[in-house]
Amino acid sequence: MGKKKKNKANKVRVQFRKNRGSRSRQNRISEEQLASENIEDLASEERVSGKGALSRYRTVKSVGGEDENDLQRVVDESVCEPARILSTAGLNSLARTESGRDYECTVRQVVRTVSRENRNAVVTGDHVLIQPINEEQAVVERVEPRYGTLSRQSGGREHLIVANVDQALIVVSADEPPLKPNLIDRFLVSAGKGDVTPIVCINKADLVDPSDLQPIVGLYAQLGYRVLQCSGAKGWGLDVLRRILKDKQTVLAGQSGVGKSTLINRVQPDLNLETSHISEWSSKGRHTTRRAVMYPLAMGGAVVDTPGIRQMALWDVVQEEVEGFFVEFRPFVPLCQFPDCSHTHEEKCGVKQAVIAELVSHQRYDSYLKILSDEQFDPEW
Ligand SMILES: Nc1nc2c(ncn2[C@@H]2O[C@H](COP(=O)(O)OP(=O)(O)OP(=O)(O)O)[C@@H](O)[C@H]2O)c(=O)[nH]1
Ligand SMILES: [Mg+2]
Ligand SMILES: [Zn+2]
Repeated sequence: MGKKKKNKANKVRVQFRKNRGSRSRQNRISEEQLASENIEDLASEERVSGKGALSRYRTVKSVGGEDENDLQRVVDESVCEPARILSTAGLNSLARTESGRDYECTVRQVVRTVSRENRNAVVTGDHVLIQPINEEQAVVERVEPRYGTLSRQSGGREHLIVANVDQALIVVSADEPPLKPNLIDRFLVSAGKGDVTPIVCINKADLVDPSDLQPIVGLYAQLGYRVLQCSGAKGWGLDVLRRILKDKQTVLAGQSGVGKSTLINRVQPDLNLETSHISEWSSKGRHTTRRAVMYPLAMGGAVVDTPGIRQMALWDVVQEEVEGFFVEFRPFVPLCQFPDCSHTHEEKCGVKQAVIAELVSHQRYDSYLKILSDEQFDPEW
């Protein structure tokens, strides 16, 4: 696992900052939230109270800066155990201690306050300190600083999908649902922002002629990304997939119905994850996997299965930052007339000229524009 600690606090964001939308939206439940993994959030309630026993260390001392990742509570570590969050449902979560014991947890109110964003108070993959109340229940007392995160924007706020992973397997399908390169590009930016190594995984290779995939495989491989072609149905590419997953912490992310759970089942059949019986990708709003769950792998490492997403809006997009994740733009940026060229409307733009000369892919440039203009990915199947 990488040990890098992110410090986002001092980032200066000057232009193209998106999602300045009104705060009032945050309290409303968007359609998207209802349709996706947050259903459980709405239904959940706190069941473990754990009051009393913990009141002896009421004082909350925080160190660090503004950023929620830097806020560290000082807690009585002698009564706590380190654990990993395997899944969350609203403010409840399932944590596994280092000795392999599972606890149903609630989150100490003050942890939620400190994190400012209740929905992100505790996320799948978090390293936490918990205080057991009994054999089965515990309270999350502290969330350790996060690294390797994957997040997106949901309902005008950052929605952290997972924390503390090394790599993200961006799963798309060759067909059913049709392959959307735009979505790959969004995930690549999201992974880059979260300091997670992206791997492009094209599943359902059995549904198309192998030569059909060559242009897209070539494009991403040329950009320096690892690209894997596989078929969960036929069992193709699984040896490579196993090698990629072994001893690593990996999140599988992508649209609903692309075969994420199917692939995990192939890697470790005893997990027996629920997958859709038929190709349900065409019926909007269906998600077989309902929440992000971490599964330790018998061969070493762990995977996080996530619910398919219908929209991949990026959180906190800044133009200069996005440009940085389009690595192929780099040689042409010095050719732009203005040093702060956004490569959108400017006349003398090296990047745009490179697109015209086909030195940069039209499709990638199109993704870049869409990300900047905040155009949501909304597959019309
Ligand atoms: N033809 C073909 N079908 C596949 C392949 N992999 C998965 N499927 C089918 O695709 C459908 C969706 O698979 P899932 O594994 O449930 O997809 P998912 O990505 O986990 O979907 P969500 O949990 O909704 O996000 C199922 O009917 C699978 O049998 C493949 O390689 N080829
Ligand atoms: Mg699934
Ligand atoms: Zn330019």
